[in-house]
Amino acid sequence: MKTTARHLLLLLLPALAMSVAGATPRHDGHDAFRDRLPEDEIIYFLLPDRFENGDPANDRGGLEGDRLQTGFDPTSTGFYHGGDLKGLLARLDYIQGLGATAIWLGPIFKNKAVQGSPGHESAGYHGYWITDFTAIDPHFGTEADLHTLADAIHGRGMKLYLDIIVNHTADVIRYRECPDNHCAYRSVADYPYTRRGGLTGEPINEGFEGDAVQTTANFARLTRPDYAYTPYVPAGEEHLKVPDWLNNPLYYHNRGESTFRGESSTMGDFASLDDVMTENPRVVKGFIEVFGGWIDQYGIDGFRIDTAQHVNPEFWQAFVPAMLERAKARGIPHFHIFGEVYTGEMDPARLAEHTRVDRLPSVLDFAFLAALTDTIARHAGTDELARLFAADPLYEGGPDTARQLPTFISNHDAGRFASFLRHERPGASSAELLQRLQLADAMLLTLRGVPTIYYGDEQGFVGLGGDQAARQDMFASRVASYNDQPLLGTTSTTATSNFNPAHPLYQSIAALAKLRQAQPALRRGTQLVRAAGETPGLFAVSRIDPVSGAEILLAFNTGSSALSAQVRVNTASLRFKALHGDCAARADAPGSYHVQLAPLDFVICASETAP
Ligand SMILES: [Ca+2]
Ligand SMILES: [Ca+2]
Ligand SMILES: [Ca+2]
Repeated sequence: MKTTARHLLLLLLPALAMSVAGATPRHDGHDAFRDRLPEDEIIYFLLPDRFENGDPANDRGGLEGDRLQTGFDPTSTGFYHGGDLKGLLARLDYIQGLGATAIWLGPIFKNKAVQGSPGHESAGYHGYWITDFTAIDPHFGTEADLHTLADAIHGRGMKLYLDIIVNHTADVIRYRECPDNHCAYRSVADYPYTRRGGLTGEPINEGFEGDAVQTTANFARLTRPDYAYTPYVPAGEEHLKVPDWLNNPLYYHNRGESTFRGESSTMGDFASLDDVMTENPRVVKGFIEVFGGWIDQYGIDGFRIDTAQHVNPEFWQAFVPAMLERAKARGIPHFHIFGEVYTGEMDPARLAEHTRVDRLPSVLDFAFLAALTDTIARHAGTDELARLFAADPLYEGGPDTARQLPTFISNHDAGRFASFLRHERPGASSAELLQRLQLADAMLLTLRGVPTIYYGDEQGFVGLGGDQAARQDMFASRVASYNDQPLLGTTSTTATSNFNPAHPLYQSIAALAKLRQAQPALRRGTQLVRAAGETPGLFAVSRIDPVSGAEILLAFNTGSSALSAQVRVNTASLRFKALHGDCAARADAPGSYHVQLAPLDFVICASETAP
């Protein structure tokens, strides 16, 4: 029985390998790339405004006037710079050449072009201030542009993930009580739904049993939105949002600013952005229609969900299965959904909670970012990495789910790993920073999870911090604070276009990506921690091929001195070949393998199963 099963697997192997790597559509119209699992992908994350400008005619989004009307100011970090979908289309060779197989596109839905109090305005270039959830922002292009782009991406055997938001819309709703548009949070206890403006107010919403009773009948009794504040939609904006139901203040919490603690974490406004009443079944149904439509229309392959932790779990419990079902019906069996649960802490329990309670299939691995920052940019021992992976069983589905967590070392909010390195090691040479960055990239591309590369990291972009400071232009930038800074691994700056496949980071990432594609163990394999310590130095893991059982040993040196050590391996792993670096040809004894590593170096050694 065992032998037969194994033979069968061996027979199936070539087909499996082809389906993993394959971009060619089968003759029956089935696209082979759809068979890949989420962990088979390498994701490239970009903000369309900052990537490439393929059409200067849409830079102002069809609006007229100065930057406060159009949102366009390519000299300011907080305004539109002109990047668009046509620009991205023109750069697909560059992205695919890096080894990426999926593109996570920053939000492309129509935004409020400019918002903020006088003197503090900025633009929706990042895409997170949506007014029309059914349309593409004219700054980025048209529906036809997205169809062309999606077809081109799929034609290459790549996948397209959209960045979606249900927690909030653009800032449209105001409160009468706060002319400065900043209202402190008013809790359910102090401002119950059934009194107007506090405990002494007139009775309203009679019989409403609160947001925890999420039935249509209960929410039919919520007829007044003025229990905490008196919300209103400013004149002229009554029908700004699409779909139209989003214009009704009853579908929002209207309790003032989130403190990101306690109840306000899910019911408070995120910096005045209108926080949607995601407990209401009408809202659940509405967003299922909206985002299901994008899957239907464009064959989207996955969603990254913004601010997922600020939405009540029941919403996700309904929304996620509906999206998976919608995708399946569209011939997308492995639709990937990953939520953003932002944390600066090495706190996998907090991330895992959202896979268990919310039932999100996956979350961005912020704990991975924290652990790599602590061990490679800072001075933590490699045992922190061991602790990170020891927590994998906490995720719903355990290590199988952990393999589907998008891992990353840089993003548009936290900042770039290169900037953490510069900040933490001000005295280090550029050569050392580059080496540390390459070590982090090596972990990103070989350890469990879905490697997610933030655009520009492969060109040595650094940045002075997070948010706007980490959103440099790939095309020639006109922002002085970007162009002032030296990049890593090149004498170029962001003042010129930086789509350079010869950049050493592009090259090293591409080499690792190729290796990952060639080795199922690095994508789908079980991961075993083999060595870690209380100080910087050796971190070693094995990844086990799920089909052949063959072992790949990964050993990293986070320390500043060379090291030599015996590492435990499987007793059957007797002969090794080098996939990267110097690997001893043989184990010293069954179960013990010698590794030798220069400072900040790594090796990838594959055991040969044949006797
Ligand atoms: Ca443009
Ligand atoms: Ca608001
Ligand atoms: Ca919320």
